[in-house]
Amino acid sequence: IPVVHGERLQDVKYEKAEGEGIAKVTINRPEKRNAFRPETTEEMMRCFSDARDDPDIGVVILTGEGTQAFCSGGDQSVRGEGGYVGPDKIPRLNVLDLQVQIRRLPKPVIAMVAGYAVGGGQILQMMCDITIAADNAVFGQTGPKVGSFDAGYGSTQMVRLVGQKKAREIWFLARLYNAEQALEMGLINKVVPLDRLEQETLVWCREILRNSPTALRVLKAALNAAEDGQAGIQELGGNATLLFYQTEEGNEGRRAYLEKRPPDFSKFPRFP
Ligand code: 1HA
Repeated sequence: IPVVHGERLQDVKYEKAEGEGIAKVTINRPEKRNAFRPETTEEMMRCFSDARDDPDIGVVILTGEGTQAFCSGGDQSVRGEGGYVGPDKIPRLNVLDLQVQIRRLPKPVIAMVAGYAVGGGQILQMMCDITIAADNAVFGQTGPKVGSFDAGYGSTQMVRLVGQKKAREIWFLARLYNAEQALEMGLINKVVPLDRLEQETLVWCREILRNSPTALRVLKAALNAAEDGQAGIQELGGNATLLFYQTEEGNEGRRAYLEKRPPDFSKFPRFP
């Protein structure tokens, strides 16, 4: 039984490749085409939180169990008025919190897609930094058919990836697209035969893991920044603080405060 922070996981599998720097979050509801219910997204958030905190992890893979689906979006059988309902009976749209968490995770997140990535599942794929798809992958939105829509990142991020015309087509017609079409429109990064999906994803992970974690971290924040407004600047700005805390100059201020003396910043250069 997979465990995160001592708690059992029911809807999700969480694995770490020992010594590799890779964590894998797998939505494990294949009988429902990996549709998510509130418990699923809550468990996924616990896994991503663990991957974020673990200094040995440098890349996270998000995938779905089996070869038929990455994720088919919200579980329509537990949809109530106001959201998706779990054991606590509270209607939730907590996948939106998961979207933000993936966006803000200071490590690359790679979607590994076999089969359907539709509805909220396709949005999750878009939130990931990179998407590797199998040749059986199918992408699209069903919201307008089943009475739903994602007017947040599900719309704004789609526009950025595929452009205005295509985004309107995807949402207004609710058609499904194959992997080649998804690649051509900029939704994904690479298509490979199904039996090479994991292998190819690991190649991308290992190539990323060879690079500077700080460079990757600041770049992710930078690529988010303009699109995410004040929240994006906050993310980028947090990296400046993180780096400043590692300098002599930053530490002179802290030391002076604790030693109850005025800080001496005179020896630090004023760069042009
Ligand atoms: O838009 C949002 C949100 C917006 C804002 C804030 C939060 C949001 C949260 C969620 C969402 C959404 O995701 S809305 C969109 C919800 N998803 C869908 O409408 C997709 C529904 N599923 C399908 O269209 C198809 O199942 C499929 C294209 C993914 C696969 O088709 P396939 O291979 O023919 O399989 P199928 O027989 O349809 O499905 C297998 C089983 O899985 C079926 O159950 P069974 O009849 O065997 O008992 C099917 O009902 C179940 N299943 C599949 N997807 C879902 C599902 N059950 C519940 N919810 C699903 N999403």
